[in-house]
Amino acid sequence: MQGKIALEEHVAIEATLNDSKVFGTHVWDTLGPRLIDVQGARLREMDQHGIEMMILSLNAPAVQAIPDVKRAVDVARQANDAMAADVGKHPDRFAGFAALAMQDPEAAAAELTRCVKELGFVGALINGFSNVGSADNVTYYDLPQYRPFWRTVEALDVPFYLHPRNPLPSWTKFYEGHNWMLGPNWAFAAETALHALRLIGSGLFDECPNLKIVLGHLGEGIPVQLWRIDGRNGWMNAPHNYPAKHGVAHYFRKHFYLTTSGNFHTPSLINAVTEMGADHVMFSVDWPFEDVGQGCEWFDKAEIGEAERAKIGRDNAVKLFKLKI
Ligand code: GRE
Ligand code: ZN
Repeated sequence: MQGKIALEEHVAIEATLNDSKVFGTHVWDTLGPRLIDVQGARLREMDQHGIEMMILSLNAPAVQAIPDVKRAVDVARQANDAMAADVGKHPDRFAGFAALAMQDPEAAAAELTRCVKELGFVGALINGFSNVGSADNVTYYDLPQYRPFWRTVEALDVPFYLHPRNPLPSWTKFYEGHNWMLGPNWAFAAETALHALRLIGSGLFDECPNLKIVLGHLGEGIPVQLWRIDGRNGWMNAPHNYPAKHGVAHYFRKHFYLTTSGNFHTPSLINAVTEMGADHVMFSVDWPFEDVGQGCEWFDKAEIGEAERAKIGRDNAVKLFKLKI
């Protein structure tokens, strides 16, 4: 398919590049340069495989893992300015997601506003919880101090991409001795799904009925659990005891959009479309951690209808991010 749009596609600046190294030390001589590159190999591979546009975002965990609030604010701003310069060279091929220092909700709202209104960014991509004040702090965004931030996101009418990061070792004794489960194999999805469910249960979407959240990796495992999460046990039928007004599936189908980043598996795609509807699923690769050729060849031939392919590959993203292409 020509004209695809991909939206979990990462870049790095000098201050954040090394955050990705632990995930690919054995291939760092190619992975590192591919994270930094925007206008070279990236554009060539996009051309080769029918990707018209990438929405760029910073690598992980980057800003979220900087405990010093002032430094986090500075690095976010630096990254956004660098991204705006790159997007400006090819505005027909690239758009931007803001990096935000969620350590300071007010500064994050102000930076998102600047990015959308002055730099033309189309949303934010945030790498999970933030370390506020100390490297051992874990702060999730369902907490009350984030409500004004979420109201700003809603007022700007831009989607918020909740991207994975690893849980902290001090919080996750249960992975001890089983490090293979960390990162993209398992822990990224478990951590991100937990955060998404916290947002849902907190009643955030009752307060912000037009909020739109994007999850990668075909929904971080939530779609296959959706029935069970609300079903509980048939005999006991205990209702959710949480502030939100409705069941989890209600909010998930209404407020969440899923991408195919790093999950090029047709049965999982079909399940995601069945649960969410074809309007809530979008193509993505996960540059540079995944291969553009592999992702595109899989998606272009996946056994779905052509009307669905057009929506998932392009049209949903054009509409959701109001892209001018
Ligand atoms: C990602 O951004 O999704 C990612 C990483 C590191 C390793 C694998 C991966 O940041 O998918
Ligand atoms: Zn990613």
